[in-house]
Amino acid sequence: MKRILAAMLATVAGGIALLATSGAAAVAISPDATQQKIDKLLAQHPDAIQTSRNTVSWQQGDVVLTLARTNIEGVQTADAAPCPDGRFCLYADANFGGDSVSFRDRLCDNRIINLPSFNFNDITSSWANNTDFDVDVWSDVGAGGPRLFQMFTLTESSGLPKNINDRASSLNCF
Ligand SMILES: [Ca+2]
Repeated sequence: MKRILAAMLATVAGGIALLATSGAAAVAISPDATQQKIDKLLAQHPDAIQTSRNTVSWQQGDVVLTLARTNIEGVQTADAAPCPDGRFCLYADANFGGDSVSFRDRLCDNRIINLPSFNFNDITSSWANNTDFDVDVWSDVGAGGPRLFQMFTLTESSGLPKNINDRASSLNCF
């Protein structure tokens, strides 16, 4: 009887140890995925500043990258951020979904905006332009390669054709 009790206690203790271990493991494997992504982004872009839980900005907020809110499986949990007035926006997914980057209209002095600088190279799948300017979108940096499409003033596209999807690398607005 004594031996059986000891064995039972050992089993219970083992169960508690297992619970404690799995609890610790659960904490370890569920870090804030959004913050991890931002940390990586800040390491790659030292000129970027984190401005909220899921946004990073450049140039005093003229450029804002918004990470999509996701659950632990990486599934988007919140509606996409609408493109604010006075800005044009690119979205990583169709239907204005996924991560997005927005540019303030005062950048439209015919300068070229290279998307790799803002962690947004070759991923654009939809866009909205809420500025008074037109925007040319190019397949290479420096307004190089073929012009893929144009984002005319106060228009939007909820999805790009396959041949120009996930290809935008630079833009200029005028
Ligand atoms: Ca995409």
